[in-house]
Amino acid sequence: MRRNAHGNVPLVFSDEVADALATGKPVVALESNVITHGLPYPDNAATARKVEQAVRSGGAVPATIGIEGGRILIGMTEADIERFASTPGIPKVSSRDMPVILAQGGMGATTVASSLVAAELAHIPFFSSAGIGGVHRGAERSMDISSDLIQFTRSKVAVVCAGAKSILDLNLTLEFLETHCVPVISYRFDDFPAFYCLSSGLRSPHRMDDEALIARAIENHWALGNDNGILITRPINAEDAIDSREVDAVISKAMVTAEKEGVRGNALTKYLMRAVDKVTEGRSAKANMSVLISTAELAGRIAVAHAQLQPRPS
Ligand code: PSU
Ligand code: MN
Repeated sequence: MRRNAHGNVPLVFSDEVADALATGKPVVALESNVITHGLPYPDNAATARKVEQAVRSGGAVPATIGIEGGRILIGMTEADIERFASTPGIPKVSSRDMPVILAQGGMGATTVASSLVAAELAHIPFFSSAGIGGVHRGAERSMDISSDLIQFTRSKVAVVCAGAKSILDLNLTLEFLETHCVPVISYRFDDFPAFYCLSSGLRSPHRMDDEALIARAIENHWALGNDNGILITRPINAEDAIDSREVDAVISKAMVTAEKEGVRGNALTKYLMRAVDKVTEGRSAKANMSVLISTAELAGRIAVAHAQLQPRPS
């Protein structure tokens, strides 16, 4: 077991990830909340393996993050994935929950935010998740803004995703990222995507079509002295996309019932996602798998392009 240099939070590296980091191979970190709170067992274990495989097909090594026994797992073995997927009641752990769950010694499923904390401690500059958290609709009253966004302003990690679900206010989410100097680049697409919908209806601040150039932009961001994140989005494959009008109608209704039922705080994201899944049935399951895989695969390719960057001529 290796410990990070500037603290005593123990990081436990899988052999594969330890070897990749020691030999300079590209690594992509992945969250585990999607395993424990996304799908029922055993579909969740199969999905986690497929997402890891997608990172590999992009040419990088996957490092699924989790918390167990007071330690942070950096890279899961097959047995780890199986345990996280099949153990009921593993709590969702975001950045603010990490110190407590580590002290208590139980298992914890990391969100985007807490996975970024772990990735940075482990010196992994790439992370992939299909959907990030953001500013919730009605946040002007509820103040519900995902810690994922706050963590982008703190962790020097590039995040590849399919944007965020339109359960959120995507306009305010983009505003937040602009205010906090987090670059957003859309890969081979003009708009900011909305997870299982191709477009959020909002233009992305930037579009880039080439992995090597994206890798250069990431490096430039950090060379300019920024020590925060950078977001790269890839829309769902068109054939798996769901119509945004259909999704919007379901969300509007679910927002009303959530308020009536008193669903709030960190339970709201899952509640709204379930509502959409129920109405769109098999299609959202297919769309989910599609974005999980396409974002992980692109993250792998960009991590490879980043590892191959030539030093800048001086
Ligand atoms: N959005 C999705 N799928 C998810 C999540 C968000 O489309 O699984 C999960 C991720 O783990 C994300 C977290 O980091 O929800 C954000 O939760 P909250 O909004 O409570 O910060
Ligand atoms: Mn929240």
